[in-house]
Amino acid sequence: MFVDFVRIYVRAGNGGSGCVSFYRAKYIEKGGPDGGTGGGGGSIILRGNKQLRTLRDYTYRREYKANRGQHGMGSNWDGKSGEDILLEVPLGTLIRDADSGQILGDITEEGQILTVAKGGRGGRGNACFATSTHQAPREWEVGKAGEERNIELELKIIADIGLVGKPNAGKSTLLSRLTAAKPKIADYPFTTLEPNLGIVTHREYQSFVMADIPGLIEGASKGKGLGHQFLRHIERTRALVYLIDSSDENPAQTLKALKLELGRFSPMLLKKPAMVVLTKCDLWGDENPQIKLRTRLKVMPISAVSGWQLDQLKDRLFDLIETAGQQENDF
Ligand SMILES: Nc1nc2c(ncn2[C@@H]2O[C@H](COP(=O)(O)OP(=O)(O)OP(=O)(O)O)[C@@H](O)[C@H]2O)c(=O)[nH]1
Ligand SMILES: [Mg+2]
Repeated sequence: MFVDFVRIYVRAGNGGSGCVSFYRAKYIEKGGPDGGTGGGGGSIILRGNKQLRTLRDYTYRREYKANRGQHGMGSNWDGKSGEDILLEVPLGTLIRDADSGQILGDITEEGQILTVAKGGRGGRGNACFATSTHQAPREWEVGKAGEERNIELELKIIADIGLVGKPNAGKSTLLSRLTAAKPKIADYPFTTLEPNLGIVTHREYQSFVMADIPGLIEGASKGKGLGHQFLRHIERTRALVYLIDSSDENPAQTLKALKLELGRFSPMLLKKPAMVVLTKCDLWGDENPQIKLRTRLKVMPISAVSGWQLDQLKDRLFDLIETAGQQENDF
């Protein structure tokens, strides 16, 4: 997995202190206590933002300090609170306390928030201490200190496209042709044991991340092959590609089996935008691949080895991600 990693220092604001004051006016000898409470210190809060793709911003600035709360004042004026600082992070960010190593949380959703340093509470002013038997209190509290800590942010990059296919279908080969990734490739099943990621650059300035996962076989949900737990790696991708070997004896059956296993793992996977890619078409020589698939998904023939139609495939994949983006915005 690609990780993007930064360490930053965050300090919340201290609370303002409470105030000791008594009401004073002409003809009123002993006004009651009217010292206000201090404002709370600002907190440092992380918030998930799906537009962000890296933690790069945090390599430029490494310290974040929120303002303190204002002290309480006479006439029962409470101090103003210090403003919170909101730090936007990409989805898939794991947050740890850098000193203890303790995991503080995991941001996976748009708008999800996590307070990493809580502002100090404001101290109470003397007005708060008045009772019927204690009418001129001189007690007040100091504002509490804001929290401070070093934290580590680790981004587990979520792929845009997940490649799903039987063992030996050619998933890793395709990844190696479209990206700079160098996954292990071999002509035996279950070569890939851990997901590989690569960045596909598209038309110079656009890019997206593709994940190659282990091969999936019928019965995986019952533990056949490598099982299906690794499918969690594509749970958060935006779109899927069913990669099928064009020399497969029964491509229609293969597609059905792949979908069945995906659905058994999580029906949500079947709702993602998807397309079918038939690979190894170079094996057909000059012949056009004759493959019938009854599916509503778009089907595209390619050859990862000869490079046939790979540029067109990138275009299609890019469209697929765009569709996924629109779907996400509809929610
Ligand atoms: N002729 C031809 N062979 C291919 C093509 N793509 C992949 N292969 C071959 O198919 C075999 C399997 O390729 P991999 O990329 O390792 O397949 P995989 O889907 O990643 O397999 P697992 O990791 O085991 O699930 C290798 O021998 C590749 O050289 C292609 O487009 N044309
Ligand atoms: Mg592989």
